[in-house]
Amino acid sequence: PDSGPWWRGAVIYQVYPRSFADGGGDGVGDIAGIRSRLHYLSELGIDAIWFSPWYPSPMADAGYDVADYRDIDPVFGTLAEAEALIREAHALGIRTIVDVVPNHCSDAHPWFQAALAGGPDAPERELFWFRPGRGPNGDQRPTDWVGEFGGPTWTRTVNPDGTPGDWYLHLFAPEQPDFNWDHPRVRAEFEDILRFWFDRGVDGIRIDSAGLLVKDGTLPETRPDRPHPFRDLDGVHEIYRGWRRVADSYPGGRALIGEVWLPDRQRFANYLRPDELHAAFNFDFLGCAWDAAALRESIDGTLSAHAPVGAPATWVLSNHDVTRHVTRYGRADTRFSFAAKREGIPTDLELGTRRARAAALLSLALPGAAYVYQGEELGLWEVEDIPYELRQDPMWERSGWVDPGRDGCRVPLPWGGDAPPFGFSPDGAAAAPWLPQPADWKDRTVRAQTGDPHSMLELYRAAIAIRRSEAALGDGGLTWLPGPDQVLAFARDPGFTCLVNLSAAAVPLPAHERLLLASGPLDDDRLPPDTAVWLRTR
Ligand code: TEU
Repeated sequence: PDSGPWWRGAVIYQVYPRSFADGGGDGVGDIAGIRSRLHYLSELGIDAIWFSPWYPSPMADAGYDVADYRDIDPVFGTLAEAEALIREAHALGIRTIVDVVPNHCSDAHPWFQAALAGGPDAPERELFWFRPGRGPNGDQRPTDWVGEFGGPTWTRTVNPDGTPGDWYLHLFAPEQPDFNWDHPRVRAEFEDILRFWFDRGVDGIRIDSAGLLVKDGTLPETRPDRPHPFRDLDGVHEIYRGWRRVADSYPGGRALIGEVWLPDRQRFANYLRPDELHAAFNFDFLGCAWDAAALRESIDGTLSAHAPVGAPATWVLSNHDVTRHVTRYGRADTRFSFAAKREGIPTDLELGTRRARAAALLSLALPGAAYVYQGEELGLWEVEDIPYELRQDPMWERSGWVDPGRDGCRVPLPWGGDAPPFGFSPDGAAAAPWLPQPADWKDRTVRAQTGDPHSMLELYRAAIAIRRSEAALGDGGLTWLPGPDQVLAFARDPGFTCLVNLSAAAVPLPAHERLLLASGPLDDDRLPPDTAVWLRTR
């Protein structure tokens, strides 16, 4: 149904290019692989694809360390191939979203290289946060801030003459120096980068770490008014008002989607004011326990924060940064942090899969846009036994938390066959997939699931197909229906009901309603635990 701008009710699929499909046979996913699998995404029925970074990068943080915002890393292909991919997606009716990383670049970015090479007086230093150290020899960090991966946020430079120099700020890894967004050249550069990709036909951008760009230049250790001197400062909104003007200057507009990790829903909604971003990821929902009261609170809190600014809500269950939800929901502790892993809390994958199926029907029935992270439609779980010597995510080694990091949700997709690489790479590929795939994914390949009515893949296909044809789904509002405790029941107009049973017992299904889709087998006219249904009431 056509209800306003496409992004308000879209199903958006996140492609993590390293792990989607490998066309070249080097064990790393690439654009050729994505192009060869576009028909799969078209059959899945999604509206848009968001591509995680594919730019030239030393890959210190899997491409979230960008050395050139206007090109493609050779490991993924060429700019011409990216343009062809965008055209081919459009020909299938699929929109495209690229990932823009404005908080920081790679230490290999030419501006940062010039800042280092030019010494203390290099004008490029103004584009970053270079500061002298504290203490008589300047050998203490300018602040004691703790970074997003844990660990210090400052690294000391060496002057061209070999003497110890100033320090630079990096909220993430040392290979990711933070830009100084107070500098007009940084602002102009990014508006130009936006135009570069919009001119190539992309329909939107995903904005990495969108709340972190502006820093308190007085470098206090803490701020009484804000959670942190680099988190969610008011000045960030002016940047997005400028970006909105750029997006709106294109016919039909282009979508700005922010990655805003912010527990305060009111502050979160500020990013979604009518002259700022169109949407932002709902990590509140992602972080929610498998509990009806908690989910309902999250859904209500989300919808009521979005309503005053008129922005659509989004529903996210997984992404490339968090433990896959089949695994999270299979635990007594559903936290997406890695604490559960460290503490060795046992996982019941069968339970997690059942709940993930119900969660799919829940998230696809809620008002707004739904995100699907590649592999969630296959029911993939977090791979937790990757040997440490094969792990690539910088988070685990730098955190000082002995954290296994985020590799477990980034394992290459299984497409078909009985053994790794499961069709991820072409036959006879020179290298194995960049992370090892579990042997027991043979039942979760695309080929194994296609045509199996009980598979996760066919559930997603069916749900997305219904969503496309149902005027009630996508953008809009919901009405809660009375029901037993631990059952989520809501209606979408016209005549659509979603029920999710989070209790330990089966509950009666309403009579006189037509079953559209169930996430699992029903118990006669009762809805079993950890099961969801979609019903049509008229
Ligand atoms: O993540 C931003 C972010 O806030 C992460 O630190 C997040 O808190 C963490 O990964 C949760 O486990 C974005 C990208 O999504 C992530 O992949 C990058 O590493 C990060 O920015 C730096 O660009």
